[in-house]
Amino acid sequence: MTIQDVLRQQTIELPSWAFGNSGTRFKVFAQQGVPRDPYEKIADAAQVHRYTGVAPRVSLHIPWDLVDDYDDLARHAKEQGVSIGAINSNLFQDDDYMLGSLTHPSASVRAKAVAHHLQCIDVMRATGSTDLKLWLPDGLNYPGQDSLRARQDRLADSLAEIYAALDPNHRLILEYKFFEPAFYSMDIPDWGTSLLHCLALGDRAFVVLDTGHHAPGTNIEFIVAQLLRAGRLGAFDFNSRFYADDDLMVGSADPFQLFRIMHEIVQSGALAPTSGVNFMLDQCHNIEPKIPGQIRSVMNVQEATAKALLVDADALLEAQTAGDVLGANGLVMDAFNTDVRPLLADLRESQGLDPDPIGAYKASGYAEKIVAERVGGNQAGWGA
Ligand code: LRH
Ligand code: MN
Ligand code: MN
Repeated sequence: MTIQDVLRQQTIELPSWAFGNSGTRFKVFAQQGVPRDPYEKIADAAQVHRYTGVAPRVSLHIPWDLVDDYDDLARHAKEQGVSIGAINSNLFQDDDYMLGSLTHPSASVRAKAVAHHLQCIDVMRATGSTDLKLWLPDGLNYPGQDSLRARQDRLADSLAEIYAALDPNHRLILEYKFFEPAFYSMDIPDWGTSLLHCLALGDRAFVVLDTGHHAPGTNIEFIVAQLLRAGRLGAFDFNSRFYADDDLMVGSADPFQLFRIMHEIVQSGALAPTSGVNFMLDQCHNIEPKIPGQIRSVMNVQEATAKALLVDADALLEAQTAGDVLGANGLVMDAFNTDVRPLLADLRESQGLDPDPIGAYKASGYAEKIVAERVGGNQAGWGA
């Protein structure tokens, strides 16, 4: 297979919440023309697919994307040329969860959090989604506030209940985050904790790696390699960060890190559609326009992937085996320093797409149309 063939197969999943208004805890800037409901979020995501050709799925977040009829929403997605991807549960915006959700000391709060996932599984059935994605805000702010160990036991029990409710074609994908909203100790702070719970659950439980969820300086590609070895890398939440969970456009803060991640993916053969790795974005576009922000992000992932595919694997193995430190590093750097934009432009043209997706989107008039049509767009993500 040529590099182009591999790139043609790669798909990137878009988050519905990237299209709604978002901000920091200081201010949400309302943009004109943002979607007023999940139908319009899907329509906007379909624009990203239309101009990139590689973003055919949209993740939903429940209850941000609450609708009466999910069969109808799935039909709408299909009409727009996309499908529904992962269903994200939400355990972080309910007063009952102040001291935890799946780990809460009270059995009735835990039962409520488990029941929310049963609702999400129903959404999966209606929409044809196969991934139930959990991220837990649970944790402690103060030593002694609760038992670290008992919370792990409660978490294991709650997760087992949810896992048992899945259909055979469903996967549970479990995200970790080292801090925020809890500051002393998160209940799933790292990939090791997520992996231990996945291993206990069964072979349809996988780890989600959000690139913004590590301590500064963490070697993320090492985690990627380790999870791939264990066969438990279920998905990425791609974004960029300078400081914490910044949720900036992937590849904007540190394109070299993204390339190193994709190098591990390529080396392990995990680009194949059958690898089980779902390449998702988890981003907010607080100050830039959202649809072009998503297009740019998809292009950044494609560029990092193309560069990773350019690494001469045979020569690299030879240099590594010979202990040729500079030679091996040179091969990787040569690939990273190659301008792959002409290659990707050719690829797009071969697929009948415009070589310049952002330019084509801008010329389409869609942005002006939604500003005129949509008045009073929602804060469709944070704070909704
Ligand atoms: C938590 C997180 C998680 C949520 C999303 C909105 O920080 O990364 O994936 O679902 O943000
Ligand atoms: Mn995430
Ligand atoms: Mn996050």
